[in-house]
Order: sequence, then C-alpha cells, then structure tokens
Amino acid sequence: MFDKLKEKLGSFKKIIGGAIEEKEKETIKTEPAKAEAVKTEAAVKKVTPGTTEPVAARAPEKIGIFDKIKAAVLEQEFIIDEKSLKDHLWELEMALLESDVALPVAEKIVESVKAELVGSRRKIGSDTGKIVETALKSAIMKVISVDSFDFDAFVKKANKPVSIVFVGVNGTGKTTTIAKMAERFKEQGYSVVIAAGDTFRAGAIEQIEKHAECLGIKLIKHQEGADPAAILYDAMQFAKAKHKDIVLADTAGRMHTNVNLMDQLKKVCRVNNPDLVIFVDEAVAGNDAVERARLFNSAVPFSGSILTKADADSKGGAAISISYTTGKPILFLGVGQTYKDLVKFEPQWLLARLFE
Ligand SMILES: Nc1nc2c(ncn2[C@@H]2O[C@H](COP(=O)(O)OP(=O)(O)O)[C@@H](O)[C@H]2O)c(=O)[nH]1
Ligand SMILES: [Mg+2]
Repeated sequence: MFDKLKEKLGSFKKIIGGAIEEKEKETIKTEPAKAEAVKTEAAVKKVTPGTTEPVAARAPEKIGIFDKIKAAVLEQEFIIDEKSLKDHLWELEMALLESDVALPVAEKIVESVKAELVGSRRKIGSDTGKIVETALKSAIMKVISVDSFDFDAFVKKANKPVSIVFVGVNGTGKTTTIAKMAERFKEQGYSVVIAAGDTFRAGAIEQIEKHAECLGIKLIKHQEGADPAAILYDAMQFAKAKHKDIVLADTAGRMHTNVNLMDQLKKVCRVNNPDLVIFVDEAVAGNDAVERARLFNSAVPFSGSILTKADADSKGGAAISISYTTGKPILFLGVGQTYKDLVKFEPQWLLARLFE
C-alpha cells in the first residue's frame, strides 16, 4: 500500500538531506573562525613554560583540547537557504504530482516544507535526514488532518437510530463497504438495519441481500426502480419501531455529471435528513476520485470519505489529497475484499506507513 509514494518520499529525504549537507560543508569551509580560535588557544597552551609533567600525564589535556575544537565546530550553526533547495523542492512537487497528489495539495506540501526548512538555523552535524523527514511529515500532516471529526464518538453520542447514507460513482465499493461497516458496528455491539437503496442497477438488491444474509442483518428493500428516498424512510421507521441503532443506506452509483441522478440523491437526503453522508471512492482512482469528491460534496455535502481498494494503491495521491480538497476527513480505508478489511483512518497511521 502506497509503496511508490513511500519510495519517492524516501528518495527526497536523501536528496534534500544531501543538499543540506552540502550547505553545511560550505559553512564549515567559509566560517572556520570559531574552530580557529580554539585551535589557537590549544597552541598557546602547548608552549606554556613549566609544563614539566611526562607526556602521558598531559594526554588527557590534549584530548580535552581536541574535544573543544570539535565542540566549537559542532556548536556552529548554518542557515538553510532557498538557493540550495529550490531545484529539489521543484522535483518534490513533480514527484507528488506523479503520485497523483492533487496540484493544490502538492503545492501546499512543498510550501510547508520550504517554510519549515528555508531560513532555519541548524547545528552543524545535525541528522539531515531527520530534519527533512520532520519537515515532510508535518507538511503531509497538515493536509491530511483537516478535521478532527471522531466517527465512533459521534455514533455513540447520537440519538438512535443513526442513519448513514453512502454515495459515490459506480463500482467503487459502496455496497461492499456497507457490509464491512455493518460487520464493524455489530462487533461494537450495535444493532444494524440495511436499506437497499440501489434500485437502479440490475442485481444490486440481490447483491446487498446476500451480504445482509451472511451478516444476519435485517434488509429493507423495495422492487427495482423504486424511489430510494422511500426505502430509507421505511428503514428508519422499521429501526425506530424495533429500537435498532444504525441504518446503513446503499445508493446507486452515479456520475456527478448526471443531473437527474444527482437530484435523486439530493431528494434522499432532503426527505430523510441523514445523520451522516459518506462519500465512497477508490484510492486507485487517484486524482479522479479527488475531483469526484469535490463535485459530490458541492451537490450533496458529505461528512467524510471512505477510500476503498487502498490495498491495490501504490500511489497514495487520493489518500493525501481528498481531505484537503473537500475539507472533510477520510474516515476509513478499504484494504481488501473481506468484511474485516476496513481500517479506521488515522493521520498518524498513514504517516507511519509512509515513513516507517
Ligand atoms: N481489493 C479491494 N476490492 C474491493 C474493496 N472494496 C470493494 N472492492 C471490490 O470492488 C468491487 C465493486 O464493489 P461494490 O461494492 O459492488 O461497488 P459499488 O458499485 O460501489 O457498490 C467488488 O468486486 C468488491 O469486492 C477493497 O477495499 N479492496
Ligand atoms: Mg453497489
């Protein structure tokens, strides 16, 4: 998962680290004043009359003097300037774009790395790799943690039944994700109802029915072509009557460009006023997923995203870009095809994956 991006970030850590080391060497060459001063002090001590002790006895003092020289050099600071980094920061931006990171997000990351490094004073001998890694990590952290929405706490506190509608384009993994979420909620001790809201695609009702059966969960369905707003309404009535905790509503996949289907989705939300709307897309779609998220969010504002098929995504661009672009957090990642293959998204977890 995200291997290519990890590789790219690793190589930038080295390249930019190398550029900083060059600057450091240049500083030692051009500003040896402190070291010279200590060397002179050492020389004076050497010729001081009355040093009659045997050589062996003076050795510790000599070591002390050389340590002092070393310490003086290490105490020296150097300033990382823009000139040393400029080309490499440009390369970093290109690499991020190649990894399908959206342009404004790549620019923001490069801007943050630059702001953190350029003009900063570093001690000679610092671990340059660490310096760059810290700057990259904090830049990525800024774009992936736009909102501190705590999904589990929200569901726990919310009045029951909690209704959650899943939206997105076709084939991205909405139905599978609903089954995974149902399994997760069940494990947390919640009772779950599923609303078979995809009445558009042939076989969609049967598909979700099979999942509901496997999971032992009640499914509320109408016939193909029925109004999905009415199905969610019925599912909510059922859940209220039977004191169920969670209603998960499937919807038909639709392109954000299909006005009629987007209007239908708006109606589902207008009629039912769900507690949460979750946008589902596949991590492997990269920039396309991010663009779709942006357009969906403006038509049907959602609470957060789930990126599926992260197990098959080496670029990581969507995972890095989608929160910053939509202003909404990633809630979960789909990492496989079984019910258990769903991980709660934590920015720290992603950072660890990228830099471990
Ligand atoms: N590898 C992988 N495949 C997934 C994941 N989530 C869904 N899929 C697969 O994606 C395909 C489409 O999923 P489906 O739920 O029918 O998509 P929908 O049209 O959005 O409802 C199915 O073959 C799923 O098994 C995931 O996290 N990883
Ligand atoms: Mg589906």
